[in-house]
Amino acid sequence: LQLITRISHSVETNDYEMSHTQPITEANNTITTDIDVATAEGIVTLLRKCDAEIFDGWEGHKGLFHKETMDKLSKLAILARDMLQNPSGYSIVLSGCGTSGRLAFITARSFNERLKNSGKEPIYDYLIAGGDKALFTSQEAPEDDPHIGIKMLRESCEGKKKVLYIGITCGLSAPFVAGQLDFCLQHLDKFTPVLLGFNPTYLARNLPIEKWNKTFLQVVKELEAAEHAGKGFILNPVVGPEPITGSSRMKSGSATKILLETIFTAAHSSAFNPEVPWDIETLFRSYQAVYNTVYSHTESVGKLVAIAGDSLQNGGSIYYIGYDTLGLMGMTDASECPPTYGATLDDVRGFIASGYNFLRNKEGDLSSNGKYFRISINDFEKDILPSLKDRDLVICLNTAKSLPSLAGLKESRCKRVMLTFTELPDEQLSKFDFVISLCLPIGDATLEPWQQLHREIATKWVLNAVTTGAHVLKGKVFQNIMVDLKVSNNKLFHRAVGIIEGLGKTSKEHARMFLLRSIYHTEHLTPDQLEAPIAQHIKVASSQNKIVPVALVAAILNSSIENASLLLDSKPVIRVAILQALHSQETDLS
Ligand code: F1P
Repeated sequence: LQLITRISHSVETNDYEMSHTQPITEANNTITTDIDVATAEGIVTLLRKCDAEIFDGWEGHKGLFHKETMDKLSKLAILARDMLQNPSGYSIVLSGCGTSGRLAFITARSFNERLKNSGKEPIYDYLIAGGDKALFTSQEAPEDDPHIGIKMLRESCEGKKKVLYIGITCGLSAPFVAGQLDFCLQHLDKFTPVLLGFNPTYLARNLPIEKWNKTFLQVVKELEAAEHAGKGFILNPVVGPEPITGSSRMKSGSATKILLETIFTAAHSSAFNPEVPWDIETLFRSYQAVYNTVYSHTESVGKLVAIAGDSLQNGGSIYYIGYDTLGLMGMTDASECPPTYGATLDDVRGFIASGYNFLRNKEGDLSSNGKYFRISINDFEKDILPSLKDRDLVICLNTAKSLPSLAGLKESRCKRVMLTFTELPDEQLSKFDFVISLCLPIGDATLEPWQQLHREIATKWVLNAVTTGAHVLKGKVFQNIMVDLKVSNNKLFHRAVGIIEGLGKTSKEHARMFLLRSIYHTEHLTPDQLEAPIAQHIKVASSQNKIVPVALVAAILNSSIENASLLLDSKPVIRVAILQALHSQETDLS
């Protein structure tokens, strides 16, 4: 029977393989094609349907609840448990780029805190491309460098006997992670490499990596061989395409958090409370129950999305104030808005408790890097609160029963919203214009100590809806495509070409030319520009705005870059500009 199942699975896979070459994490989700014309509540309803695929699976692919996924998680939990019971010389390293790196940090921090609070040695470590600065601002260039990845991993594991390494890259694509996996594969006596991502392995990136001799797919193939020999793991359940195409901070990010926490919750329970039974499925179900609770508040979350949309459309900002680890969700959510939506660093910002003291990040206080690195609630009170306007929105994220006073917030003219997980007294609630109160199910009593993790993912779902919805309402999305993304790394360069190719109905080669002409502001590319490596294009593109919309409008109209820029200047809402371009193209054709 097993053999038959295996054969039929491989037939399905081959069929799919033959007809699909696009990674699932980069595909359009048909559920959200009309998200750009939905109401605020409609947007949340669509996100609810999309997020359901995290648990329900997608198009018959192996998902979270597949036996293979759950078996691998159990094995990893046992490996981690053994390290926790005998930690000397052992390390668990979580690594990634962008949101994946931030989740690596958050998970390592969370489980180290648990160890420290019970007098045990912390054994978790995190690596993020671009270092700690990337925890709040996107630093995407180092994501493309496998050598930087290797160097960071080597340094963090010096002197360790055994390392469980988990490299997270939702798209199975980041060169930073590819380098680290390759390094682990060459030192299997010391490292157990794990790849965590959300595409089938045959859809791993097979494009050359600059200044390196392997593609991501080649590394995956070597890891597959190691996995067969019992020396590594590939954890790649499919959770379906993202609601906003390619926005892996959303479903893939949530699934990353669920998978990592499930492994380590199980590991901690079995290491320190062996009498308490745990199983992967129960842990997954507990997250699904949180999902159900969050989206049973679709109407309230929709209201919040509408308020946030109003703020952004009127030139206001959104500020998250997190009194505890919920603030980490706020900071992570805010940090992704510039690369995803071409937002400014002022559009959405996150502040957290006592800032770096609370964060306990490896590089310590980074506030000397400028105002965007001032992250404590005190900083918010000094830098932001006195000049808040009525178009600004402050969202307080709260777990505790009583809320520390935020001097001056009540008197401020801004809109004030509270997302809370506890019953608060009326006098506290009266400070807010709108309150969303989520009462999460505890379920099995053994899950109670892990409730904060549930509050975090609930917060992530709500805040992802807020920023996605607000940017959709601001017209930053066409259909479900983030047309104003920043071209700040290799993956995003190729994504931009794909967007221009698809919406501009042109060839890949032409799409690439329009993109380069937009990056270099020219109608005629020089031989140097044409031959420059992608890293060079990214360097020039990173600091500029509206590169992709300009290239796209030029491609649709087959016009000059100058004319496309003029059209975008006259129609600042990008969706409207694209619609107009498409409309005039149709009129020309008829
Ligand atoms: C890493 C990442 C994303 C970010 C952006 C650029 O992706 O930084 O977190 O949203 O799309 O890439 P991955 O390696 O996890 O696929």
